[in-house]
Amino acid sequence: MKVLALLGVLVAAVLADDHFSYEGYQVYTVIPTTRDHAEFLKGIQESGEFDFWSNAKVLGQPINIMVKPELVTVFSKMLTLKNINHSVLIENVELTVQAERAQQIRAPKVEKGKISFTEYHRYEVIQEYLRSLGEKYPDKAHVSSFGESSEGRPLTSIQIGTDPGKPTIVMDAGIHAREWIAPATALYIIQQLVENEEYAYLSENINWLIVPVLNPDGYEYSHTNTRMWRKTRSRGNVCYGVDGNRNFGFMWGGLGTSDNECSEIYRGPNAFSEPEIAAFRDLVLQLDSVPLYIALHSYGSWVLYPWGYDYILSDNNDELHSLGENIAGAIYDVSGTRFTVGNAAFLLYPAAGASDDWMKSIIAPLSFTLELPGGGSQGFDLPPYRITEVVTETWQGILAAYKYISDN
Ligand code: 0X9
Ligand code: ZN
Repeated sequence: MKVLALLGVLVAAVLADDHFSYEGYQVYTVIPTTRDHAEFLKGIQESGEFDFWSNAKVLGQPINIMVKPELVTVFSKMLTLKNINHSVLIENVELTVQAERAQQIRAPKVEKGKISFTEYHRYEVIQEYLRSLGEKYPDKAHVSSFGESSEGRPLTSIQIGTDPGKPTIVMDAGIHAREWIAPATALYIIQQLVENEEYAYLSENINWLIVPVLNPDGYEYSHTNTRMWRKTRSRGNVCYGVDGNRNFGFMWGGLGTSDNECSEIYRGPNAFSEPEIAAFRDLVLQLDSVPLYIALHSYGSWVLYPWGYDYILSDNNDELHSLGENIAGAIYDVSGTRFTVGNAAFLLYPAAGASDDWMKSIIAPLSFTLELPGGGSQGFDLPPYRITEVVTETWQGILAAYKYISDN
């Protein structure tokens, strides 16, 4: 018995190692039902002290908020006082994070240059896979470095279909570090487009430009240090990191952004301050025609479209909505997973300086943010055994979007 206990302590120590500890962090599910409740939560969010894992515009819908140990008591008291319905969703985030780490460690390792969908891969493994695709399929795929992150990591894109005269579908993932299922999905899409002969036709009349990890510094940091890291890793005066999805130069600095360096939605000192975001801008500006843009995020099972900077519908709202429904419908048909489709500001919240709005304003008339499903304990920790299910159902949504583009 003693040996077993000792073993338990050792395993916990190995799993904890250098990582930031979420011991005592709790996630609450909160259900605002009045405007007063919603206003109160808005204030809480603006304080920058709480990490909103999810959000919703509609009263009566649950919101998940991660709370630091030192604020747990006061947070729960405030909600009771305000009469806001709340319950604990995750008792101790550290246990969730450790459970995920243990699954990652157990996953079978991949050979150099290969990829798998049974674990979340480190950036180097992803880079090796892309490199090997470029070497193996030189007529089909061009892999290039289009810049460097703040910490000096190469930013890598893959172009599938190499006729420069054709329009290009653009996708990116991993602008938010902790949303691990997004890069995994981008990699699955890349694999299908490049390696699956059945889908060779998808890049005959159109090119695809995909950046599977747009924020590699944050992505790595969320693996090696702080699992719930969201932002880039640029150095500020007091805090690290900018929310890449508030850093684009369209309506930069507007609603749903913060000038507080330590906030999760810090917009940066100026538009395109982040080397990753500026490099992505320059990459896109080399293209002539982008009929479709999709940003992969998690979580929430939403298909969101512009405008997201304010409560304003765009000129082609109907088309965006019907294509969004096509994507959601294709996913539902294959797996039964329900995505909710709608304008980003009305459905979720206004957030200015995001990639979807910038792409729409500059080049992509059909522009989307796909929030992939959450999991595990209802958060960013979609367990590795569920990766395959999410990436394959999302692929059906991508096929539906391609069909629409090629038919129109
Ligand atoms: O807030 C975001 O950046 C996105 N949600 S996430 O939970 N992945 O952080 C939503 C962005 C939607 N688009 C706009 N508001 N423009
Ligand atoms: Zn995101």
